Amino acid sequence: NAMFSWQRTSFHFQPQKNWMNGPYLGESHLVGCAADPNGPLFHKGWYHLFYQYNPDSAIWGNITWGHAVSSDLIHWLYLPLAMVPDRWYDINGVWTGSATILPDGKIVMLYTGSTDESVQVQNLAYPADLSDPLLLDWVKFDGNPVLVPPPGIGLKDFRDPTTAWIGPDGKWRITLGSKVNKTGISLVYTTENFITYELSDHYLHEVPGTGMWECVDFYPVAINGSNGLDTSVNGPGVKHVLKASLDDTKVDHYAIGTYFVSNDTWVPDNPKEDVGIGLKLDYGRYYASKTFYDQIKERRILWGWINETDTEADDLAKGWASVQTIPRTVLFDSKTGTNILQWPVEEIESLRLTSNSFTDVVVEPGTVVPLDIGTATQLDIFADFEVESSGSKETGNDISGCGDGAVDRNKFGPFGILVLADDELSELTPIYFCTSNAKTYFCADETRSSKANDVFKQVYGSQVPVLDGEKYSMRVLVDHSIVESFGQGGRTVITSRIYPTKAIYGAARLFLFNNATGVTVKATLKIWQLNSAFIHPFPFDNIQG
Ligand code: DQQ
Repeated sequence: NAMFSWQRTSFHFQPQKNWMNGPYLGESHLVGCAADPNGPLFHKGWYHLFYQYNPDSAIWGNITWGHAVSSDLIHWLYLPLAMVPDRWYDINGVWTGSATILPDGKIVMLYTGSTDESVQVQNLAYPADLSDPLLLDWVKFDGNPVLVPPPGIGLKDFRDPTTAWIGPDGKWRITLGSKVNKTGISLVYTTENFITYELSDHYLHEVPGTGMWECVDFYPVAINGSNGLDTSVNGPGVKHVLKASLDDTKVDHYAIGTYFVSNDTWVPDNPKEDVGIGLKLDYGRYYASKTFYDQIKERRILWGWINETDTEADDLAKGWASVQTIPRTVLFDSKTGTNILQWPVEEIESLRLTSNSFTDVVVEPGTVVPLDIGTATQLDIFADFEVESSGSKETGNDISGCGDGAVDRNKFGPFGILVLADDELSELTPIYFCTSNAKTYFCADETRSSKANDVFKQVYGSQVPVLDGEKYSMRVLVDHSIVESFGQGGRTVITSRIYPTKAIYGAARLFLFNNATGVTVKATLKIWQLNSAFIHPFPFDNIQG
C-alpha cells in the first residue's frame, strides 16, 4: 500500500512485504507480522535470525518461525519458513525458543509449542543437514514434547526456553519463564541429552508482583574488558544478567547479579533494582529481546522486537507490522558498575555515506538551530553537549523524570536534537537530556511525532548516569519511522516507533534545541548519511544454476 510506504524502514530488518509463492502457503499475498527474535546463531559464515511470524496477516496469529540470514547483521536475505505449526504439540503456534551450539558443533533448538489443547510445552528441533550453511531444513524430534508444565505451574504459563549453558558437573541447564500467582519466576532444568530433563529444586530467581515472565534471557558479562562471553562462562570477573519480558506491561527488564551454579540460583547486586522493578533494557517501544554469543567476533549480541503503536486496521492496510532493532553489542559498564552498555554493532558503519561535522554550535535558551545536512531520514548521529556554567551557585529546579516532554522548561534543560522534523516544526521528535544538579534523564518525546491521531504517542526515558568530566552524549540512529537513541555510550537506550506524515523523505530535517531557561549549551556533532541495506529474498535460482 503506497499510502504507508514511507513507514517502511531502510536498514532495519522487517517482514517481507510481498511473500510470493511462499513455501508454506503456496500463493502470493501481502502479509507479515514479525515479532520476537528467536534462536539467533552464527553458522558457517551466516548469522541466522528466526522470528515469530504470521505469514497470513499483519497481526499476531498462526505463529511460525520466519528465517533470514546475513553475513554482516545488516544486509538480510529472507529464507523459507523454518518451522510451521504442523504437529499436535505446536499446532497452535511455534513459539519462542533459543539455539544452543554444542561443543561438537551440533545445533540444538528448543522452542515452546502451543498444543492442540493450547498447553505450553517445550520441543526439540535440529537442522537436518549441518553442512548446509543456510540451515534450511529443520527436523522436529520424534519424542516431542520434551517438557510439559510441572505440577503447580499453569498450563499456559510455561514458555520461552533459553540457550543452554553447561556447569562443572557436565550437565546442561536451561531456564524458562513462568509465574506463581503474581510472582514472576524462572524455572531451571538440567539435562545431559536435551531429551530428558530434571527440574531444579530452586527457581533461578523470582520477583513478587512482576507477573508472567516471558522470553527470559540469562548470560554472563565480563566485569572488565571489551569482549562478550559465551553462555557457559562463569567464575571470578564475571557477573550474570537476568532479563525478563514482563507480560503484564510488555517491558523488557534486566538486572545484574551473581549466578551460583551449585544450586542454580541468581542473586541481584542491588535488590532494589531487581528484575522487573529496576532497569529496563530499552525505555521505548521494545519487547521480547534475546541475546546470542557471536563466536567469530567474540561479542554478545542483543536483538529486540519493535512493535507497532498504530492501529491493527492500519497494520492490515499496510500489509506488514513490526521491525527488529539494529543488533546491539552488550557489555558490562565497568565505569558505573550498575548497568550494561548497548551499542549498535560496528557493521552498521558500512552503511555510512557522506558526513557533516558541527563544532561548538551555541544554542541559546529557548531556541532551535537548524542543522543543514540535506536529507535527514537515514542518519547515524553523534552529538555531545556542554552546558555553559551559569556563573551562579544557584541550583536548578529538581527534576523527577522526562516530565511532559521537551516543552517542559527548567533552568538546565531540556536540550538535545529534533529528529524527523519538518521545516514548520509541525512534526518533530525531540531526543534530549533533562538535567539538574543532582541527576540527568535521557528522553524521547513522541507526542508531536505525527499528525496522525490514531497512533500511540508517549514521552519515554529514564535516568542516565553522567560521570564527572563526561559531556552529555548521545548517538541516534534515524530510519524513517524508527529512532534508536543511545544515551551516554549506551547506558540508557530508547527506541521510538513513530509515524511521521509531513517529516518524510526530502521534507525531513534535523535541528538542535535548548529549552533551558538558565543556560546556554554548546553542541558538537558528527552526522553520517546512511545507505539503505539490502533486505531481499535469497536468490535460490542463481545458486541452483
Ligand atoms: N511471544 C511468543 C511467546 C512469547 C511471546 C508467542 C512474547 O512464546 O512469550 O508468539 O512476545
